[in-house]
Amino acid sequence: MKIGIVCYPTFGGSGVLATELGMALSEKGHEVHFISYQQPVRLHFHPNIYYHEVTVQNYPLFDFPPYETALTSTLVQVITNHHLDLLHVHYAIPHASAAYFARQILKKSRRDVPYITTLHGTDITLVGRDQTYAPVVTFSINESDAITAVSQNLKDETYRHFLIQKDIQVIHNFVDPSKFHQSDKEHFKKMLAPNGERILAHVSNFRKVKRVEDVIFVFEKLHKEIPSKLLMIGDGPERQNAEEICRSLGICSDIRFLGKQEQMEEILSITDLFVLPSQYESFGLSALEAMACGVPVISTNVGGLPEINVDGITGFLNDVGDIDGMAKNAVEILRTDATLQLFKDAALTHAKKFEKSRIIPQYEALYENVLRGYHALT
Ligand code: GMT
Repeated sequence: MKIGIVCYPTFGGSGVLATELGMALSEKGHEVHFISYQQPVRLHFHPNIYYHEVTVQNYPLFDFPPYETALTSTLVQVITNHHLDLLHVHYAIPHASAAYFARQILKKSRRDVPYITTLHGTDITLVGRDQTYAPVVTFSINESDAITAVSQNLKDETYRHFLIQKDIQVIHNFVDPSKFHQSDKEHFKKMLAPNGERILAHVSNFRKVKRVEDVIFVFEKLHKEIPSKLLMIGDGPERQNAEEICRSLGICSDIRFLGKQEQMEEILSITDLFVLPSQYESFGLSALEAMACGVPVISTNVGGLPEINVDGITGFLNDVGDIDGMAKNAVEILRTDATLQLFKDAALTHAKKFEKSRIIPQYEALYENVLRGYHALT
């Protein structure tokens, strides 16, 4: 198949998932065309992969350069010139409406293709619900030839907040075990934790919804009981505030802010516990990647997190903001090597349920179904 993938190119989970999906499809022989405003961060060269950059022409009149129009035009050109079979857009805003518009334009010349929308999270639960976007989001989701959500929770949330008249298929996010697995990085661990301290990690885009300050507060409590180090990976609006809190608590020497990192699998290989105290998480791809490296997870019990983190088995689930509970559970996991090993093994075993070999065929089957239905109608 010739598949167009539209996504955000940044470190955010939806872009990462779309990129991993496109690369996996290309390895299976499909021709994959990425369309975005920048090369996606995890995208590697493969003979079956093409990348088309959306460039937005600026003009003195434009206080807000029209990205969606530029994206739609690029879609029309790529579909036409490369004879794509279908479009798969990740994150509804503005990708689903651009896909809809491109399809309408191409209908005139009978070159239109179906589009599939994958809902990822805040496109539904936060930004998309806002009345500034909601009518367009609802319309373009309903017009999609198929809709998928990355968790059962996100599917339920979508029906709760939008008037969706179509079926939404749950296709969970996946992890590539050839990349995310336990590997021996003892030398690296020794550099960061020279006295055998436990290593905790948090990865996010440091937005409010991630409750980054809770990571620091949980660590402060744990650190009083167990010698430990914390790695804060990623960047975003809450980073400065988090660094201030570390300074005011006087624990800066045991916390490292590493910024955005591409080799997450190396950092996860030396991590003992992953902390994700989000206000909401439709899935929590970063937690799954940690689990695939044998790292247990302390997370909140919101959104799709209970679909991947099994309470008391692969880690623990706590209420949002329950710092004491999260710290207590972190201590329980980390207190002895034997307990830690039990949680590590369980995290790894559970992550296998989300390996890419199980999930990619679900997308391929969906594509085939959509194409059959579309061509039967046209
Ligand atoms: O919705 C967002 O915050 C953006 C999105 C992204 O691009 O990072 O994240 C969402 O999609 C990820 C991939 O499906 C999920 O793993 C994240 O849980 C989800 N984030 C939220 O729901 C907050």
